[in-house]
Amino acid sequence: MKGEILKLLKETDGYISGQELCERFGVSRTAVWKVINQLKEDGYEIEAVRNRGYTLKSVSDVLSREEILSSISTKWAGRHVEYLDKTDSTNIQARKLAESGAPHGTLVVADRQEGGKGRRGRNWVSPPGVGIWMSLLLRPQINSISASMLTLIMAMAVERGIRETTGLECMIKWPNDVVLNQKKVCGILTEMSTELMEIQYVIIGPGINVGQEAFTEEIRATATSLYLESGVKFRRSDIIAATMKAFETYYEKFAETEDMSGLMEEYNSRLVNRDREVCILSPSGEFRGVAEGINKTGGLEVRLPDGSRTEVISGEVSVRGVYGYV
Ligand code: BT5
Repeated sequence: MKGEILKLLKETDGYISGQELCERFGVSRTAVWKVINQLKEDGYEIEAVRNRGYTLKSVSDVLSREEILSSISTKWAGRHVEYLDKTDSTNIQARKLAESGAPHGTLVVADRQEGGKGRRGRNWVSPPGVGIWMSLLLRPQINSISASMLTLIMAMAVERGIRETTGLECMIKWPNDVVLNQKKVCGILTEMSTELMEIQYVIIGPGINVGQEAFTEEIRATATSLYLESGVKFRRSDIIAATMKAFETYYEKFAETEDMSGLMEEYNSRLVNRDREVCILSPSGEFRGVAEGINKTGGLEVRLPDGSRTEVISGEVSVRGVYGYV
């Protein structure tokens, strides 16, 4: 009921009477009053006026299951939410839920991660109150080879989610980063479970830096947050909701062809590496070339110094700018 009352308050311009809430939920005035008080304790500024009812004055950056559910307006992406104040890694928690049968579209969100994971055993710094640490569980009926494209789709969704809620224009750094002013504002970790090439589930975990005012020495040179680039503190639930909405739209487009053919033009228009000289670090060695954009299977097309072209497939590779991170 708390989530539903919150949603109603958000959707109502002006006041909603206590009587109306009682009737809608079939509960007493005291029960409504208790929920309103809980919401106030959570950080919502709710005004109660005699003979008129309740109104939501301002909403601070509250993160909770109710807040996320009352913001999300998708068909399936993020319709089941597991919220944790603290966890090891949302990817680990999403995997546990997947193993116990959680449905396609389940979203795990944490305020803080104590063992946030990057790729290949690297660490993801995930302090409380300032970031979006989340993992989306999918059960796609696609070939496991196509799964890496889901990372690209999440990067597009994060870029659009940020743009639509904040007006900030990010770029995508292939394959798994979103950058703002040449610095990393989001990293994505995709993990999956397969059986004989068939996907059991995929977990796509983006980490978005929203409100950090500073970063540690180690990552200061390459990391940034939406706050550091704009001076504005944004509400995380708005960004989560817009990202889920965008993800659902892009995913459905992807599912029509099971490749990036309907999305690659938009992806490439947001690709920070495009037409730039890049350094590819792969297990088989290091080489340079000019990144031309992704192809329909999500590989990065690179023109080599001798004029020939090669396709770089995501996975074990890192792409760096020749003079630095981008
Ligand atoms: C990534 O790995 O960029 C994937 C990060 C995914 C994090 C999310 S949070 C929700 C979900 N649950 C998890 O446990 N993980 C996902 P990679 O490309 O390997 O980059 C990792 C590197 O980024 C580190 O080695 C640091 O140099 C740097 N880094 C760590 N924390 C950062 C942060 N908060 N912002 C920017 N850079 C960071």
